[in-house]
Amino acid sequence: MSVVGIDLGFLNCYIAVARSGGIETIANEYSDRCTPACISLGSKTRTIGNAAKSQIVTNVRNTLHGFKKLHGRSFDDPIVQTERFKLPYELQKMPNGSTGVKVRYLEEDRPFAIEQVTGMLLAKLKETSENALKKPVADCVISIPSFFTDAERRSVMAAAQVAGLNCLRLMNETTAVALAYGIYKQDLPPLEEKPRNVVFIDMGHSAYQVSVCAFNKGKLKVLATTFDPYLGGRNFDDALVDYFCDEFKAKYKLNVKDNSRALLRLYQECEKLKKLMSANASDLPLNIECFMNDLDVSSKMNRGQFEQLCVSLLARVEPPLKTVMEQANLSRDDINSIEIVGGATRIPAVKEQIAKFFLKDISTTLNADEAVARGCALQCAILSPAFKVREFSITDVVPYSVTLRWKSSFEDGTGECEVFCKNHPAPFSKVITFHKKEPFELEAYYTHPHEVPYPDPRIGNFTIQNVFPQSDGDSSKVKVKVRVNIHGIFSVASASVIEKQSLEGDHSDLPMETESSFKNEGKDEMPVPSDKQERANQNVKKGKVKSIDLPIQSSLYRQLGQDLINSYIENEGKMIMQDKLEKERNDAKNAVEEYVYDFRDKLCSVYEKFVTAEDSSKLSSVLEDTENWLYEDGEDQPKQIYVDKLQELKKFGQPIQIRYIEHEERPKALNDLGKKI
Ligand code: ATP
Ligand code: K
Ligand code: MG
Repeated sequence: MSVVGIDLGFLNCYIAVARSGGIETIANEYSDRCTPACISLGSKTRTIGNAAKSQIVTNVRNTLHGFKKLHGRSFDDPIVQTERFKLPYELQKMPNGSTGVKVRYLEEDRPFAIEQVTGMLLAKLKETSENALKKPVADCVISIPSFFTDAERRSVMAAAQVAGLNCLRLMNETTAVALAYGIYKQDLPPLEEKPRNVVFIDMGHSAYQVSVCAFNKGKLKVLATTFDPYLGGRNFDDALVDYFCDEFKAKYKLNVKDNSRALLRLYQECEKLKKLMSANASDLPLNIECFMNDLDVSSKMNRGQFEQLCVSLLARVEPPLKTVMEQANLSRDDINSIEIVGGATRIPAVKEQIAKFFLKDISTTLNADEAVARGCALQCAILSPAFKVREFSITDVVPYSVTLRWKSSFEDGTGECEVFCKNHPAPFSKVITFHKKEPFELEAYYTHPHEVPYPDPRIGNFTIQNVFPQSDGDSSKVKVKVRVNIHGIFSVASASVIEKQSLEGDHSDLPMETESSFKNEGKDEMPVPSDKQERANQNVKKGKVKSIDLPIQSSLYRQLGQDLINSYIENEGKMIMQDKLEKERNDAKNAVEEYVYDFRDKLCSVYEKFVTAEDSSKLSSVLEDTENWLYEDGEDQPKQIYVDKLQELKKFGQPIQIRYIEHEERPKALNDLGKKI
C-alpha cells in the first residue's frame, strides 16, 4: 500500500512519500521536486506540470493555472468573478451553476469543471508518485487551506476521485506543517506538563494562514487558526506589475494590460525580480526583450522601493497574528517558537512584520517548500494500516461555527442551536436528542456568515425520515449524530429512534443516566468518542430499549452527484489514454528520426568498412528521403506508419549492422576463449 502526501498549492505542488527509511519528497520527470499547478491543453494532447508552465505565454488561452480558488464556488460567486477578470483563459458556468473553464482541446471547444481540472493535476501527481514508488498509488492525504468551507472541501475530494485517488484525509495546510514539526521532536513536554505552544505561519502564492498548536509528547492540538485568504506572493507580484505597467505607459506609451501575452511575461519577470529582491537590497534591473510592438523595455527597482509599494500588503501581516493569539487566549510569553513556511515568507519585510509582532526571532527550521507535503505524508503513514509510525495524535479545529436549525411540518417544532463553535476540536461527533412524532428537517449553516470567506452560509439539509409517534402516542426519542469528519466536513452521520420495548411490567421511563443530560431538545450535546463505543452502550441497554436506524435524506450545498463525478472519472480515463497513445505515436516518430541521424553518422564512420560505396550512397539517399518526409507528409501520421517506416529502414540497415557487430565480437570471443584455455 502506498503512503503519499500531496501539497496541492495554488502555484506549486509537492509530493512526499513514506519509505522504510522515512519521509522523502520526490522529484518529477524533470528532476524537480516542485510540480507547477499548470495544465496546457493542446490539439493532440495535454501537458501537465513543468512542460505546461513553459506554455503559459505561448498557449495563453488554453493553459490553466491559478484555479485553486475556484473550487466549490458557483460561477456567479464574487470571488470567481474577481479571479475571472485576472485569468488569461475563459471561465464558464457549468450546467449545475458551478465554475468551469473553456479551452480548446483536441481541436474542439471543451468545458471542464474545476474538479476535472484539479483532477488532471492530481492524476499527474499520482503518476509521478507511481514512477517514484514503482507501484500503483491510490491512498493519499491532500492539503487544503484551513479556511476552506465544506463546499470547497467536497469539491477537492471530488477532484481526488477523478484522479483515481483515495484521499484518506484532507489536511489543513498549517496542521500538516505542525505534524511535520512535532513528530520528530524528542523533547516535547510530558502529557501532564504545560504544553509547548508553537505558532505556524504559511504564506504561499495565494493565501496567508496562521495557527497556534500545543504540543505534548505524542500529540498535537490546534488551538486556533486565522487567515487572510487573499494575501500571498501573488499580491506582491500584482504590486510590481501595476507599478511597471504605469511606468511603461509613461515611458513607452504601452498599454500592457491590453495584451495578455505581454502581461503574462511581465508577471513572470516581476516574480523573478521579487525573489531577487529578497536576497539583494540594491538596485536590480528588469529587462524584457521584444516586449510589445517589437520594443525592448527596461527598468529597475530596489528592496526599499518595493517595500514602499507594498505598505498596505505588509500591514495585513499582523491582524491574523493578533487574532490567533486572542482566540487561543495566549500571550507572547506563552509561545515557544514561531515557525514559518511558504514561499512568500521569504520576503524580508514579511518576516520583519512577524518578528516585530512576536518580539522574537522567527525560526526557519522547517523546509519552507516541502513541509506541507511531508506533513501530509506523515498523516497518511499514520492512517495507513500498512505502515508503522510513532503514535501521534492530531486534533484540529472547526474553522467556522456551525448551527443546526430544525423544523417539522406538523408540529410547531422549530428551533436552532450551535452544534460546533469556532475552534471546536475536530474531527468530532456529537449526539443530539429530539422528541418528535414525525419526520423532520435539519438545516446546517455557518453561524456567522461574515466570518466565512464564502458568499453562502448554507452547508446542507438533512431530513430524518420514518419518525412516528410511539404506540402510546408519545413523541419518539430520536438521536441524531452530527459530525465534523476527518476532512473537516460537516455531516449528519446517522439517526436512530429509541423504542421502548413493550414488555409487560416495563413501562418505566428510560433509565439511562447518560441520556438524562441531553433530554432538552437539541440543546445539550454529548461527545461520542467513536462508533464502537456507542454500539457498546446500546448493548448495555438491550432488553429495555431497542434502537432502530433511521434513513436520512441529505442534500449538501453545492454537492456534485456521484453520476457526474463518474462521468468525469470516465473522461479523465479517456484523456489519459489519448495522452498515452499520443506519446506512443510521438515516440514512434522520434525513433524513425533517431535512426536516420544515427545511421547517417555511422555510415561515414564505424560502418564505412562494412558497406559498398554503391550501397552506402543508396542508403544515404533513403535516409535523406526519410528525413524530408518527416518534415513534410510524415509530420503527422498514425503510429503504425512510423513503425512501418522504421522496419523498412532497418531492412536496409540491419545487414550492415550485423556485419559490423560480428566483426567487433570476433576478437572479443577469441579473447574470451583464450582466457578459458
Ligand atoms: P498557496 O499556499 O497559496 O496555495 P503555493 O503553496 O503554491 O500557494 P508557495 O510555493 O508556498 O505557494 O509560494 C509561492 C510564492 O512564494 C510565490 O509567490 C513566489 O514568488 C514566492 N516566493 C518564493 N521564493 C521567494 C523568495 N525568495 N522571495 C520572495 N518570494 C518568494
Ligand atoms: K506549495
Ligand atoms: Mg502552499
